[in-house]
Amino acid sequence: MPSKSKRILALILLLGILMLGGCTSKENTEQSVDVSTQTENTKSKDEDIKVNGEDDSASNIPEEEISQESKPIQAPEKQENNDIAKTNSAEPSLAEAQKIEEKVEANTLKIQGNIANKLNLTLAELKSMNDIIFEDEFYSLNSFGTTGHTLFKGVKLWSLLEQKAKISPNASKITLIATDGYSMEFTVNQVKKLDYIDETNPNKKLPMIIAWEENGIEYDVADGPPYKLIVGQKEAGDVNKPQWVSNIDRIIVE
Ligand SMILES: Nc1nc2c(c(=O)[nH]1)N[C@H]1C(S)=C(S)[C@@H](COP(=O)(O)O)O[C@H]1N2
Ligand SMILES: [Mo]
Repeated sequence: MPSKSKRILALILLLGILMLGGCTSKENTEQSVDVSTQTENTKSKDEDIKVNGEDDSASNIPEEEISQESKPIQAPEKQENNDIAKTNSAEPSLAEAQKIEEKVEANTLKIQGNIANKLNLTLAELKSMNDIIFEDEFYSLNSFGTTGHTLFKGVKLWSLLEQKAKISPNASKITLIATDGYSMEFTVNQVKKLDYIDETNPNKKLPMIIAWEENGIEYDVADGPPYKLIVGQKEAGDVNKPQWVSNIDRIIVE
C-alpha cells in the first residue's frame, strides 16, 4: 500500500514536472521570439522612416507577418543597413553631439559651383569681412502693395563672389537656396549691379547684400541660417520683397 501510493505520487510529480517544464519552455520560446520580432520590427520601422524615408505601407508589411517564421530571417538585412541610425538611438550623448554639430553645419553659408574658392562660411567669418560690409536702409514693396523701410547690415554679394569665392569669368547664373527650399535665381549682371533704387529716395544706390542684421538686431540662429538676401528695386513699382530670400543655406554659381 505505501509503496503503491509512493509510486502514484512519484508519477503525479513526474507528470507535473514534465507539464510545467514543457509549458514553461514553450512560453519562453514564444515570448522571446515575439519580443525580439516586435523589437526588430519597431526598430526597423522607425529607422526606415529616418534613413530611407520609406512610407508606412512598406514598413507595415513586417508587422502583419510577425506570426510567420520567415520574417525574422529578413530582419538582420535591415539591421545592417541601419547601423548608423541604431548607434545613434542607442547612444543619446552621441546623437546629441551630432545634432549640435548638424546645427552649426546647417548655419554656415555655402558657396558652390563655378568658383575657384568653395566657401562654407560661419556667421563670425562673414562678419569679419570688413572690406565688403554694407549697411543701409532698403525700401520694400511686396505683391500686396505693402511697403516699408528697413535697415540692414551685411556683406555685398558681388564682392563676396568676386573677391572671396573667386567666381569664374564665364559664370552666368547665381541661385540662392533657403533651408525651406525657397530659391531665387539671378544673372551675374543682376548680382553685379550696384545701383538698385529706392523709389521713395532718388539719392539711393544700393547693392545686393547678404544681411545678418535687421534694424540693429541680429537674426536668431535658432530660426535657421541667419542670412537674408536684400535687394533694392530695379525701377519704381518693382515688387522687390519676394526676392528677399531668408535663411539662405547655399549659393550656387553656374
Ligand atoms: N526662405 C524664404 N524666404 C522668403 C520666402 C519664403 O517663403 N522662404 N517668402 C518670400 C516672400 S514671397 C516675401 S513677400 C518675403 C516676406 O518676408 P517677411 O516674412 O519678412 O514678411 O520673404 C520672401 N523670402
Ligand atoms: Mo510674398
